Formats: sequence, C-alpha cells, structure tokens
Amino acid sequence: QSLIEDARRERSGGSGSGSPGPPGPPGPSRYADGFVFEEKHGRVTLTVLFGLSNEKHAGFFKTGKIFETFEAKLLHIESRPGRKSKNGATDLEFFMKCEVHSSDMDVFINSLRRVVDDVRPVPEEKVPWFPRQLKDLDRCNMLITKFDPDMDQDHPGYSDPEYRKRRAFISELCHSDRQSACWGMMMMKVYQQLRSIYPGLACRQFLDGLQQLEKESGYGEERIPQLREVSAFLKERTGFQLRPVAGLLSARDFLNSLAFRVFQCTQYIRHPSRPMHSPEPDCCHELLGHIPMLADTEFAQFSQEIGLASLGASDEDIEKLSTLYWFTVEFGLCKQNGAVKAYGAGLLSSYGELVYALSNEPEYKPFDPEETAMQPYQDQTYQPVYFVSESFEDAKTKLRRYSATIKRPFAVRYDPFTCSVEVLDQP
Ligand code: HBI
Ligand code: NLE
Ligand code: FE
Repeated sequence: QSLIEDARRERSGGSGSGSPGPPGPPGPSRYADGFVFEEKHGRVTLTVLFGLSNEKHAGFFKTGKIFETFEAKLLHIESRPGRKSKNGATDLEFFMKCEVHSSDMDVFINSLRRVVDDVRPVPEEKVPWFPRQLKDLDRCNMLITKFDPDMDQDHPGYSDPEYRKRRAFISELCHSDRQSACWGMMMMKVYQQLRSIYPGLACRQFLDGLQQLEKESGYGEERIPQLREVSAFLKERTGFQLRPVAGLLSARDFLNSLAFRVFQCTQYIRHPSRPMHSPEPDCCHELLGHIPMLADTEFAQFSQEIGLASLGASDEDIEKLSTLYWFTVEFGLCKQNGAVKAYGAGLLSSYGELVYALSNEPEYKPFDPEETAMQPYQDQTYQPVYFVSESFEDAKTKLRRYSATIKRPFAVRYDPFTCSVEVLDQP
C-alpha cells in the first residue's frame, strides 16, 4: 500500500485539505475525475486503481492491448488482495501509474473500464496531513487573507500608506527583531491603559505571569519585548516556544502547532488610531494577552490538549475546536474566589472589550464543550456571549472528555523528550 500512500501525499501537496504546505506537482485540477497525477508536454500521468474478479483474470491481459493502442507507457504496477467475492475467493486489486496522450485520457480510461472492474482514481486521503515532529511545523504556514490593510477598506490602516509600508516590511521579514521607536510607544500606550485595570479584572494566573515578565523580560519598558527573549522565558516556565508568523494562519495550522507547545506569534502592531481594540491579532495581543497565560502550567497544558486534539482531525472537528479555542483561550472567563475574572487573551489585550466583558451587559454561559463548540461567533467586534469556567482544571477535564469523543482512526501521544507525536493505530 506504500506506493498508493505516496501517490496520495504527492498529489495533495503533502498536506490535508486545510493545509497545502509547499506546492505539490503542478496538478492540472481541471480534470474533475481525479485520475490525473501530472501533466507535461501533452502527456498525462495517471494513477488508476482497478479490481479483477476471479472469473475475469483474463481481463488483465486485455489491458495490454489497450496500452498498445494508446501508446501508453506503464510506469508502475502493483497488485494486492482485494475484496472477498461471493464464492469466497479473494479478488485482486491493481494500482497502476501510467502515461498517455492528454487528449486520449478519457477514451483510455473508458477502454480500461470495458475489460476490468471498478476503475477509479486513488481515493482521497481520509486523514488530513498533520505535523509529527517539531520541524514539520515549517509546513504549518498557511496564511489566511483576512484583516489585510492592503485589501480591506474597513481596516484602520487602509488609508495610511506609511502603516501599510511598515506592515509589508514586517511581513516580508517576520524574523525581524528591529522595531522602531514609534512601535514601542504604541505598545506602551496599550500597556499602560490595560495595566491599570488588570488587578481587578484579570485572573490570578495572568497577574502572576505578567509580574514575572515585568521583572525578567522587560515588560513595561519603552520598547517592545523581543520574541526571542519572551520565548526563552516561556520555555523555562512551561516549555512553550514562540515562532514568528506573518499573519493569521489557517485554524488547522495554528492549532496543530499548539500540540508541540509552539505558539505562532504575529509581529506587526495595530493601527495607532485604535489602541483599545483590534479585531486581528497583533503583537500587543500576543505579548499582553497570550504570553502571561502561557507561563501558567495548567493553562499551557490546556492549550496543548486542544492542539493534540486537532492533529489529523476532520474539517468539521477543526471548526469545533477553533470555536472552543475562541471561547476559552481567546475570550474565556473563569470564577476565582467567588468573582468572575478574565483569562482569554482577546480580552486581556483589549481595554475596550475587557471592561465590556466584565460589565453586566454581555450574556454569560457555563463552559460546556459540547455546547460551546456549537456557538456561532464573529471576529469583528465584542462578543455578545462569554463562557465561564469553574477553573482551568475543570475546563481541562471537560475538554479532555470532549476530545475523546472526536472520531479519529488513531490516537496520538506527545513525547516531550523528542518533541514529537507518536501515532498509535487503533484496530
Ligand atoms: N493565526 N497567527 C494566528 N493567530 C491566531 O490567534 C489565530 C490564527 N489562526 C486561527 C485562529 N487564531 C483562531 O481563529 C482559531 O480558529 C484557532
Ligand atoms: N480584540 C483583541 C485585541 O484588541 O487585542 C485581539 C483579538 C485577536 C483574536
Ligand atoms: Fe490570540
């Protein structure tokens, strides 16, 4: 089955539906039937599966005649036992890679259909590709074009050519350490406003993390803390690492990274005209919202578990896990000493929404993964509803129970020594 597996992988560019990774071979997708593997100089390479029932084994030899007629080239052939037929004998199944003139393709396939059974393309991969080791995260890089200041007229930076120029620069060079003084000032503004309201509104774990960052990583100074130093800080606390990313990632790639305790951080900063709320993640959001929380052991574990649940999950399950992520890691509230506090990063990096979420305006619901996963959400403005957890411990237990209900034909186990996931096939 190995060759078929390889064919599938090459064809899908090495990735599942949600994450294309590096481009695969130039696949002429205009052939809807899925047989075409590659097209070059008027010839197509096809990958074909077909079956042969016991009564019709002679049919196999008739395929030779078809090859001759179409001047087709056989590149590879394998056989394996197929289904059991009615009389108890095992049929044979063939995998074939061959090359024909592009214009002959349809007739060629139809001719094969006359002599053998069940001619079909290699079936689509059922389990989407997912990273297994830390270095595979290089392929978790599918950016989503949303909140793009060059394309979105509602973006506050749309009519600010200077801002757009800086954004373009930082996208190109997302490993950059150098950020201008003006960015530092902007960060300070957001920081100071928020800092004054944190003590009453943020959860204990957040305040602890922030305090450590102020002491050790230059939080509160008039510069933007550098990704590298903050990453080193987290690594010592909870093993989380930061990785620079040019913008919004696909939910699959973003969540998959969390499985390895890697957090993908944006590098640009929000437009100065709107310091109190930004619908898109920016470095204020990552540094103020996420980093202090990721320094907490329990929370780090919670985040990783969402990530592990996302590996190889179906698109529908990714959607649900994103929603869970949204209402916990981004906009979660929790009870502490009888009061409701914020632990979601989207709240902790937005003065406007932090105050709003803890006012009596929005609706609160108890965190329950089954229900939370189905709650529709929007990412343009404040949330109309928030979910309240009893504690991180409780949220983690409930999430774990929920994750166990996600159907996957395998189980994963993270090995912290090698930073890789073991995939355990289930019978
Ligand atoms: N990409 N860079 C980045 N940062 C995020 O916070 C982020 C993302 N992609 C998707 C996403 N968040 C969420 O909407 C969840 O769906 C995972
Ligand atoms: N609304 C948040 C903020 O203003 O910082 C960002 C949310 C990103 C999902
Ligand atoms: Fe975020």
